[in-house]
Amino acid sequence: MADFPPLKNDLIIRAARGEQTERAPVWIMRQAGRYLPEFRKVREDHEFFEICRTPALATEITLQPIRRFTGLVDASIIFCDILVVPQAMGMEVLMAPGPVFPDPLNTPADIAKLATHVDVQKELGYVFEAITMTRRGLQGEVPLIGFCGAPWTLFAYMVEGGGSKFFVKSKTWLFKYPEESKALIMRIADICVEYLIGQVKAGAQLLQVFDSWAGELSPDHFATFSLPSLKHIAAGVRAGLDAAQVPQVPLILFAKGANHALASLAADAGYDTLGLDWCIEPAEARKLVGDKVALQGNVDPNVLYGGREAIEREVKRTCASFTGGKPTKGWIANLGHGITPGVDPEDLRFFFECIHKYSATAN
Ligand code: 1CP
Repeated sequence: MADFPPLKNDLIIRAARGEQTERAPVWIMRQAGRYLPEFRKVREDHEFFEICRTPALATEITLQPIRRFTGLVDASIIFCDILVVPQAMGMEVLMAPGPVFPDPLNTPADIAKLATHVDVQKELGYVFEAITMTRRGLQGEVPLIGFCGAPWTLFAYMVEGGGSKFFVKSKTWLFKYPEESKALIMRIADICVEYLIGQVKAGAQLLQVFDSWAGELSPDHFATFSLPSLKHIAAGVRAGLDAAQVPQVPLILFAKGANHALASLAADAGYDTLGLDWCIEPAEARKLVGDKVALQGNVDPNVLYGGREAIEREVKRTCASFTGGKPTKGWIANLGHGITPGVDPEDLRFFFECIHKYSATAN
């Protein structure tokens, strides 16, 4: 592994491991993105996936929110997309402006169109290069998070051919072709394992798995189709890092909409931290998971449109619910999903300031 500048702010790493911290570390899902004018400027001249594939551009964009919010944001996340994994498996994906797969998997016969063997280093080496370059660029200011999409979420995109409202095609697969669906989901999981291990070797200091469409599944379907692949990823990454004698990093799982599964995920899914959407009270989530995991989240992203008074009120309430009046422990502050393009970056700055203020008062 490369030699990197020493880390100056390890708040998020300590919180992800369940430790007490002076205040809650904070970062925002999609913090490098369309709400930032400096991001839109780079996008004027470059295609979305061109940026992902060009380490210097991916590094520049990853660093944009860190520069703008110096001292306020406690982690960076590598600029990329979850859909680079289906691309690595041989599928074409366009961004127009949302993701589009011109040739989706309509029936199990289409699985034959996927690459039989995926050389992760060859197909996704550009992400590893971007991670190494970003680690250097960060100069130890904050840790760098690597990520991938969860196999069920990626499967849904590969079958639907893009985003979806009713998930008709992917649900049809689960009901009509359950064995083929499970096999494909586990095949995606194997690639995720290798991809995440490569990200840590390249310099990622935490990893997050995004199961953005977990909430589209019934509890039974989540347990049958998604959970086994999520466990496979956590166990596979940990075993792979041990085998390569690379130190372990905290693993975060964000299974959006799967709050019904919080207790079982905490018990034995293998993740250090569980991300919460805004549809559960933090105190209730803490009761469900006990002390087994750290929690991340969970302010409704739309509060950032509600003005300063609403932002302060919501942050204060959320802090109280996470800490229960005790010292802040095992909590990473975040929104309950990604920040959206219309937000004024100065309102996000105020959100960060409120988190700093109210998560420290309990100490
Ligand atoms: O025009 C543009 O610039 C495209 C907008 C955009 C951006 C900024 C897309 C298209 N992806 C991204 C970056 C991205 N995607 C990051 C960067 C790091 C950061 O957080 O700052 C990350 C972590 C993702 C992950 C991602 N992509 C997820 C999981 C997180 C989530 O929000 O649930 C998902 C579901 C995607 C698919 C995707 N890519 C882009 C869009 C607009 C979408 C969602 C489309 C849909 O609703 O189906």
